[in-house]
Amino acid sequence: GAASALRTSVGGCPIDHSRLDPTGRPVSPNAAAFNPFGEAYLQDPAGALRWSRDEEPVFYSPELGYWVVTRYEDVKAVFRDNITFSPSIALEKITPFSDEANAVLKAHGYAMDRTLVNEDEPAHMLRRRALQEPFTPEKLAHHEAIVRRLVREHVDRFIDAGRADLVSEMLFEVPLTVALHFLGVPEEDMATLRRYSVAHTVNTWGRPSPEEQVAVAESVGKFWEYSGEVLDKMRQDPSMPGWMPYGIRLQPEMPDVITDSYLHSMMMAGIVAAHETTALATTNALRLLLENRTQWEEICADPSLIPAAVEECLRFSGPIVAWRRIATSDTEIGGVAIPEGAKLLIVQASANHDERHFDDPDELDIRRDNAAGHLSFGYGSHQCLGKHLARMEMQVMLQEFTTRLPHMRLVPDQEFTYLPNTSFRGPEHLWVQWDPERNPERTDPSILDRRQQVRLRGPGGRAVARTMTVRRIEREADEIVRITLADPHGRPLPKWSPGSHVDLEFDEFSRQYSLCGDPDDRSCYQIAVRKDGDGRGGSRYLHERLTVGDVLRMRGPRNHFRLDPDARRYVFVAGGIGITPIIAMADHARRTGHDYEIHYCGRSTGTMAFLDRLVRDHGDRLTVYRSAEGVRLDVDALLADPVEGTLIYACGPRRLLDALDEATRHWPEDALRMEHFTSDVGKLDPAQEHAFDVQLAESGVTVHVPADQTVLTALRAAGFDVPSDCEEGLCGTCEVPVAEGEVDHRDVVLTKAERARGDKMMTCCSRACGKALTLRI
Ligand code: FMN
Repeated sequence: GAASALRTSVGGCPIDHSRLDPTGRPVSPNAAAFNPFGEAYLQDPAGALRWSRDEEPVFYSPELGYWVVTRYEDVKAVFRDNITFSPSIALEKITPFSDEANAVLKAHGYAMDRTLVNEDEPAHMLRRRALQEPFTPEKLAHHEAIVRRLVREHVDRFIDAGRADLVSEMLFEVPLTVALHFLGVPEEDMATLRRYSVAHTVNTWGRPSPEEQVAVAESVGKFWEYSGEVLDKMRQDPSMPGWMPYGIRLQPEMPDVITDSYLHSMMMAGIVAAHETTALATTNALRLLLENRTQWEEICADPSLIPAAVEECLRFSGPIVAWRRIATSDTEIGGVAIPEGAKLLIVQASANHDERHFDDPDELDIRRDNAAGHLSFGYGSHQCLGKHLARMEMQVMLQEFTTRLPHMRLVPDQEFTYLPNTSFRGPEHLWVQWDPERNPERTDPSILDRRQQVRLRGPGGRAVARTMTVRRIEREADEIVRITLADPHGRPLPKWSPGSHVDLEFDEFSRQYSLCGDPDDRSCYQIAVRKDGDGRGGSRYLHERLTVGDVLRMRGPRNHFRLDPDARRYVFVAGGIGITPIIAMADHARRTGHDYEIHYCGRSTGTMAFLDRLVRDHGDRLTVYRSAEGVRLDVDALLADPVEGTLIYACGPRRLLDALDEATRHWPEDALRMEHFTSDVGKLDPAQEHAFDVQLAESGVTVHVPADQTVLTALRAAGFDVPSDCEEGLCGTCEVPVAEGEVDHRDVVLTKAERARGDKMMTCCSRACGKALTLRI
């Protein structure tokens, strides 16, 4: 491979250059062994890179000649900055072809050039804006009926057979037909188009041998010619429906933006992009859900879970596992120096299994709170244009399968094979079997008339709630109860990370409570609730009305108060009931052997939760301050000298947190991490506010926010479904990504650095500083 070629080229030089990266640092053995065309990566790309996420999250692969990026935050940061990290190499051949193969491509006039996916600014945004209209949810709505009809027809063909390879029977053909329809391309010989698509994947992301290269070049060349012919035919009558004729019609208005080369390249890339991804995604999703039978049965019983299941499957096993960028200047990623011209392989499959972002990442959980934060559609200004179409197709296919074939199972002991390449992943076959006698429609044909809804804007909050039973209610301290919650069927609950909270739903409202038990105990969750006599009634309800055996709806766990595992030392500060997330963090620090200390402030022994447990488990790490005894924490003295590598985690009353904020002004930015239980966002005072506009970049809509409305209210009024919980800027549920404009942040969730970055906002309380904001929704 490339490594040995490099070794021979340096001849007699005593240094093994294949073991140095381009900046002259030695390459680790794991990095040298990394092979994205090998079985381990193909079968489980996230697992094959676990060592990297843990030990070397950015590494140079001599085999590939690329830098590989594997952690969630780093992959997202690369996607976010498309100027420093240019997408121009996204469609370049990852394996250079032989002269002979290149000659074949040339003979076919092959000239694939810029499409949206590999284009730099400012050309890219101009084109994307000009061409995105047909992708808005409104414009896509009418495709749903076509998708459903196609799915039905295909399922009809094999529903009585009892056995099928879903890939060859429908999972390729349905998305391909939809793609052609969307593009406005006449339906052609499907088998040929599928062969062309596979050739395109191998041409761009594979490692074909010199002999294979010639065959691949032949198919790709024909695909190119075919795309040109379709385009020529379309030009004769561009009044037809579809995205390509739409582009042709726009061409006279903007000839510099929509060029001939663009149309030809896009025709070919579009046919692939629009179907192969959806086909692979659906295949992966069905396999995963059938392997996690309980969750399959849950979505069969409650189809409203399907949108959430789709997101979790896209996270767990997305169709695009890695993408490419090139550094346009010397820069750094996650602290690693990256030279100008460095090629990057950013591995979304690895990012989507990064435990620094997703708790218990290798567990499928269709109710995972932050599943929709996956990077399978990319992120930032190049995010998948067709994601709404993909979501819709996946949801319709799952709706039809769960309705008509809920009893199907994977054929046991089948081996799943994958096309060797860095980026497109899904099993080549998916064999399922079932007993046709038990097809539900045989006894109840009316199931086919059931109307099912598709959700294009991500799963809603209520849809992912779990039902929980109250197992125990115990007194923890004066006015504080400890409540133990469990799954009603005794099923294991998701693992969680310290700092997580859950949302308990009451009739009309919900309340957040931090988890304070053992994160590894999957049989139950523990919360501790302080009764707020003057509050809004949530805590009073839990104290006075809740009884053992009651059933509650719960969302989460969700974590906006994460422990940074790379800190050298933690200082934990808790005031009153703020001990709940802190005790879980302290337990964790002890288990992982971190250096830490706990400062716990309260009124008196009787009012302080978990004192015995803290004394028992944390002994001399713990200092207790009881105000009734006149002992108070002196935060200025405690934090007088900043210590490199020390992080302060604090939770408690506003006064304590404000004092800590004040006392750490001379500390490094973000050394203080806080969680607030209450806020004083209060009621919106229209006299103090100004109106502004929010532009929705992906939907192409502008929403006006009057002085007396929140962004959340205005978005909902315009038909956009943004989930929310506390609506006080505390819980982080209503976060949306921001593309442009200065945000007047009023929440207490975002850290200073996150505010400064300005790429997200809480819509329940934050507003625009100026006249307009652009959001990525
Ligand atoms: N209150 C508690 O008593 N215990 C907790 O562990 C707790 N954790 C919270 C975590 C978060 C992230 C937030 C935003 C709030 C938390 N609260 C906690 C406060 C409660 O959500 C709620 O505001 C409080 O019980 C008062 O509700 P009430 O006014 O309806 O009585």
